[in-house]
Amino acid sequence: MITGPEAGITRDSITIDWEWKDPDGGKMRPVRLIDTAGMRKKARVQDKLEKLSVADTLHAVDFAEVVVLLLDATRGLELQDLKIADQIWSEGRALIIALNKWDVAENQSSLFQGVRGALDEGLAQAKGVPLLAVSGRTGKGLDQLIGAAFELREQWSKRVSTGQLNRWFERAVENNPPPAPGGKRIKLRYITQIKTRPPSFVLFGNRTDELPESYRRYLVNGLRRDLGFGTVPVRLTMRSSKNPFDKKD
Ligand SMILES: Nc1nc2c(ncn2[C@@H]2O[C@H](COP(=O)(O)OP(=O)(O)OP(=O)(O)O)[C@@H](O)[C@H]2O)c(=O)[nH]1
Ligand SMILES: [Mg+2]
Repeated sequence: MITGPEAGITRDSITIDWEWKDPDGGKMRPVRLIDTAGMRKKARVQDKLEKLSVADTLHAVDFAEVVVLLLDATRGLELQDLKIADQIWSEGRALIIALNKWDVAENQSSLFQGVRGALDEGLAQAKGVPLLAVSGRTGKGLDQLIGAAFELREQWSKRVSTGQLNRWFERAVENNPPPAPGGKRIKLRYITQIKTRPPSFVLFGNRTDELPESYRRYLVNGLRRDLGFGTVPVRLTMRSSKNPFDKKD
């Protein structure tokens, strides 16, 4: 790709069909890489062409499987980056954050720890999102980056059986029962995965609208940790309904 020190070199997304050889497995894997226009430096600019570039980038994000948010390590992480990361995550894309220009980054370990901390604090819903140090100039970290992208894509596409899911779910509810607002316990009955990419689940129960956000987060974190959804966005919606399999109701 053409590069240059001034902002706004890339205007339209450019697609490159490419093959990546896994350094461990040795298998050739097809990759479609899309280089997009940057967003950060243009977000506050009114110029019409630049707005079009941002729209084009967002369009590419919509159709991507894994999005790599490439930051300039010499500038660190800015509020705008957190907003962009949050937007990509909320869109349901698998996300990797990479600190580029690592070859010229100073105080590398405190820089890395600082960005890691700011991400975990500023992106509560995307806690643990992969962060990698890379250099386009030297090639450092690029195999790791593509490797991580394949791994995330797998989590993002993963499906678990309703049986496995509900065995996990019973234990999760047993370990930490849902609250009982007004003295009456919220009843959670079962959970099912309705789709992948991103993994999406529906939880059925009684008065699920009264379930606090913290409990929903408890379940989402457990799903991620215990069932192999790792660090991709997971959607969990609630539905108050009767269990068709429960004769008592
Ligand atoms: N030292 C160093 N410089 C880099 C590295 N990657 C890119 N650069 C330099 O950073 C500048 C910007 O690079 P670009 O590839 O144009 O950046 P971009 O994000 O694509 O920018 P736009 O296309 O304008 O959105 C250029 O001068 C590159 O030579 C790197 O890993 N190390
Ligand atoms: Mg560019």
